[in-house]
Amino acid sequence: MASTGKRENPNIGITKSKRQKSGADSDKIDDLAASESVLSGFKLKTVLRDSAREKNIFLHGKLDDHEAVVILEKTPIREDTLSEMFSGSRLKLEMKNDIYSTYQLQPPAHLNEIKTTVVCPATEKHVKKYLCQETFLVEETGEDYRSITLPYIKSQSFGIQWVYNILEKKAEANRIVYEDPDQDVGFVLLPDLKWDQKQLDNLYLIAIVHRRDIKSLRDLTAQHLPLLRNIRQKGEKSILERYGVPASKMRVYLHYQPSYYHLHVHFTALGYDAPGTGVERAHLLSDVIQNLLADPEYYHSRSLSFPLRADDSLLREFKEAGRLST
Ligand code: DD3
Repeated sequence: MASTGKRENPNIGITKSKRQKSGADSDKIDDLAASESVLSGFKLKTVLRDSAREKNIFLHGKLDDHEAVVILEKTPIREDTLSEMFSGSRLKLEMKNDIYSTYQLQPPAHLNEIKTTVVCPATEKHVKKYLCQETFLVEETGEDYRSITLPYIKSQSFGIQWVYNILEKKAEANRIVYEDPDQDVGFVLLPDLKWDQKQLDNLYLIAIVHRRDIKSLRDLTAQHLPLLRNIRQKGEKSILERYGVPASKMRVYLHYQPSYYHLHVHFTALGYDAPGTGVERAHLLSDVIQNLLADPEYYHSRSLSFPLRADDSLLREFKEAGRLST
């Protein structure tokens, strides 16, 4: 069960005290104190999705008059907490039969945390994102991109203020793992929201580029090779230095379509079946680099396939343009 990486790095070096000290300024600490009771006012409307296997639940409701999405997730049990778990827990016997017995173990509060993500105020898009929906594969030509997808992207105001907050150190500054400040080839590398950083098994970081003029894979040309090589080289180097995970244990890729239109690259643990790693959405960075080397206009001219949800308005656009076989 435990990977070797886990044994070699029982504690991945991000302890609570270190996290609190590292550069958090005083108004962020106030934010944290004020956040302690935010969920007491949550009024549940519907369960959007839940999974017994993934041990998570996605909720839609209201948080003081605003629409909100709340995601609760039980996190994996860490090997380095076991001795404390066994010595410091209450144990209630449930059943005993011959050599078999089951218990309810009540661990100390700090070993019993639930990762909680709140989106508030949430848009209809946020709510829809977590509803289980049928998907359809679209094959988008370069021409489709220019006549259907690009106008659609421009007409939608996808909120990416959170991306600019990261680049301008207005949020998550203390979580940055590496930064190359160059305005042309630079980027910020930090843990993705989905990763709680408590174990390397589900390592997930994102590199967000400083340039603000590249929406997605579609905008890339050979001109961007220095940027892409820089992200691969320095991203892999800093993840090795910080977490001890070598390049051979990571998949480095871009999504098409991305969930936000500001160029970013995903770094996930190879052994982790992260969402969005299927061939219908993930494009390995090393393939992207080689494709651009072979053809500088590769991503302007080639067809790219991707799945769209039944309720996605971009799917409707493709249908109306007669670009979809139902
Ligand atoms: C997002 C895609 C976006 C809901 C959720 C996540 N990594 C983020 C804000 C800050 C972040 C991310 C949109 C939003 Cl749960 C709607 O992701 C983020 N910070 N992926 C980091 N580090």
